[in-house]
Amino acid sequence: MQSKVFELIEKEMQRQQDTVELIASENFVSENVLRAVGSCLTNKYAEGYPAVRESGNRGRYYGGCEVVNELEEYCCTLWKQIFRTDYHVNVQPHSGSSANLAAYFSVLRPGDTILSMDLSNGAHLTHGSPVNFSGKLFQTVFYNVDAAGYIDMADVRAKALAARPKLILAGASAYSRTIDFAAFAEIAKEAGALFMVDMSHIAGLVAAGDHPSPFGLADIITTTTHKTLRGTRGGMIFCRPELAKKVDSAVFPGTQGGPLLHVIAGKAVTAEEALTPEYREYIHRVVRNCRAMCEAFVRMGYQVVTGGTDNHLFLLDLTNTGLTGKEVQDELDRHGITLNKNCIPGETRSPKDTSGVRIGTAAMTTRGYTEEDFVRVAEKIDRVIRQMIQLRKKTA
Ligand code: DSN
Repeated sequence: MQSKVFELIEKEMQRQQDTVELIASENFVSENVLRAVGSCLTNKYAEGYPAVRESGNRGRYYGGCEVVNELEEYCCTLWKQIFRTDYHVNVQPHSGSSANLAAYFSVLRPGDTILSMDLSNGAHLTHGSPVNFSGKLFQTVFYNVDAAGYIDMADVRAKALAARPKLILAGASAYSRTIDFAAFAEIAKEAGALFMVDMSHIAGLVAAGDHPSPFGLADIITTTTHKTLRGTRGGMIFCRPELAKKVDSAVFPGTQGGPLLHVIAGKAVTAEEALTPEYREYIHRVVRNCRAMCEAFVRMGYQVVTGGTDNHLFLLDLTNTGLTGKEVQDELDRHGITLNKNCIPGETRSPKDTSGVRIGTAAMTTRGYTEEDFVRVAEKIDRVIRQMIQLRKKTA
């Protein structure tokens, strides 16, 4: 049968191959991940959990689950190995947002207070934004970054002690510096709050030892599996063993029905790959490449939020250029370079325009780009931006 869908998939494949992919949350998965996600496991329903579960949640609501039980247990075992942890893990969340929703529901009631980072400072929508379920269901207090763009731990502590939140959240979608999980844990203890980490962006760095680990410090840890972890799209929740039953119940039946077994298979293949020395080396290269590219922008006179990066991404502050993030994103699209507009700390423009762009190196490092390649891409972006500025002057 002729299907328009496969034509479109072919077109998208071509687009992905022909462009330089700098979106910090994207990556390219292996053939094995694609095989697992496209497998017959998509046919299977398995509401519930494999029979033996430390959380006490046991049993499936369907027959024929013997193979998928083994698969889900195998997947959980691998992820615990990767993060060298005895935390409980739930691999069923369909996405990072679903993982955060279930994580909140496991320990919070509507109306409880969360202390998290402000969206324009680099947080995620599900960290309490008023337009998201998290901001509608919970009271949110936000901490900020300081004038240099670093998380202001004095602000975190002052707000924690003033607001006495039920939960303090660390983690971000657009923050280029190391997050001091130990300092957050200390503040949470002092304020009598639970401590949750959303490590979606940096999970690969945590796995490879390129970012301090939140395990042993946080009560609950959520992540996606597709950013620096380079796997299938999806989410996971880790928690201290004593919270296992609450977390499992919050995922199913609390916020989801049947797990996506083909995606869990993809997560297991992702985990097998993340356990290899090659993967650790890949992450080290992602970080080195990011630093090299970021330093190239600084040398060319660009303003970079915090002046640099410790991880896989950085933010260019375009304020001095007079251009918006959207204009730069659109023009770079026309030159085959894909990135996303992004708010910067103290943002004055709308999130639809923004004063910055976010740049990440995880995807093109998978494609084999070296530090020199990333510097060349930085120079190309600079040429495009300078042309845009000249054109603006001429037409002004
Ligand atoms: N929207 C994702 C990102 O681009 O960082 C986070 O979920």
